[in-house]
Amino acid sequence: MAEILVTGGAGFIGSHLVDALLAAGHGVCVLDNLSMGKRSNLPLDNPRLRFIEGDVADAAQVEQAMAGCDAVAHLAAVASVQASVDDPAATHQSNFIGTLNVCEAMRRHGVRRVLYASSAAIYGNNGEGLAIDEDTPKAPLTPYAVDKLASEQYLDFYRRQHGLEPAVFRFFNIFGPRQDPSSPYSGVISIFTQRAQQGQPISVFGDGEQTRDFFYVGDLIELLLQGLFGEVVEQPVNVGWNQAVSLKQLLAEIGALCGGLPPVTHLPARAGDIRHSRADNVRLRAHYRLPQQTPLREGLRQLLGL
Ligand code: NAD
Ligand code: UD2
Repeated sequence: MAEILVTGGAGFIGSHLVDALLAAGHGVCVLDNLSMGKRSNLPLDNPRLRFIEGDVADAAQVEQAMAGCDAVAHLAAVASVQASVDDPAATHQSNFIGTLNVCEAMRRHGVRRVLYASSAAIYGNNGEGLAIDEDTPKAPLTPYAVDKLASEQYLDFYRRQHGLEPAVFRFFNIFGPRQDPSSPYSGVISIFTQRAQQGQPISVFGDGEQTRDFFYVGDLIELLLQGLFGEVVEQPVNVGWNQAVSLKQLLAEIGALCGGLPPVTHLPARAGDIRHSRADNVRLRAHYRLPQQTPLREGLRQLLGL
């Protein structure tokens, strides 16, 4: 059994990974500053879980967390794109310096395998409307995307120079339980389901015909475990199903599960909003065993606690 450091392990995706690692018998160290994550997302009474409330931007804390670990899942980041636009200097500390600190601590401790949570945001509007493959020219349009792309490139430098084994995943739209709906820039599914359950009005930005490639968090975790323990895959891989679901279809599914919808208002489309985002997943299928897809309705059912 291995000891895995999960940065950002108290957050949405990280806490599901922690649960899966513990269930498989591994030991886990979580480093999270609780800026978005919650203690209640973690099984703190599990003796194989070590929780450090700390910051990836603090090299000494990363160093301390790395001690005794065999591999790293580096998920800690300020996940809100808007926060990076509002305060690039602050988010750069978490989203880029954090990655560098993880790489340096790994080098010093002789840890090689690192899973990295990158984002479709690095493609910007390039490939819009097509299935976006990994070779699509990069167009990071926000500090968040710049830091994700730079982190990928640093990980590749450490791979070439110091023998690190990065498994880089470019997530498209992940959804599921524990995704925080509290900001207007939170994932659309977390917002719509919460509002439907609370009977509060739903705002659709634009005509609702825009599409996304939604991926259930439970399916993602199966891939992340392969990234941590499977064969080395040197190239970054997109994580999506190559399936387009419109917001209108999404609302119909939520309405069917909730026995109706609260009032739905259409507001102007968000500036810079991508109309259609869909992942080409040829590389993912070539290198990873894809889980059986959790259908959107089943994922929504889990999220709604039905
Ligand atoms: P999240 O906000 O729930 O998780 C991020 C976690 O990192 C939180 O627990 C937060 O407290 C922690 N954190 C933030 N800054 C930190 C710091 N400086 N030091 C220590 N901990 C810190 O978001 P999530 O959706 O679970 O995202 C996980 C990762 O996946 C992030 O790197 C995010 O950028 C990436 N990602 C997510 C999506 C998605 O659809 N959810 C899409 C693309 C990429
Ligand atoms: C996702 C990521 C973002 C970045 C981007 C790159 C999330 C939460 N965001 O943004 O971090 O990686 O992809 O392409 O994963 N919408 C509404 N009403 C609402 C909220 C959203 O209509 O209340 C619309 C929104 O305008 C967009 C769609 O829903 O058209 C999806 O929005 P999102 O914020 O969930 O995700 P996205 O793809 O814009």
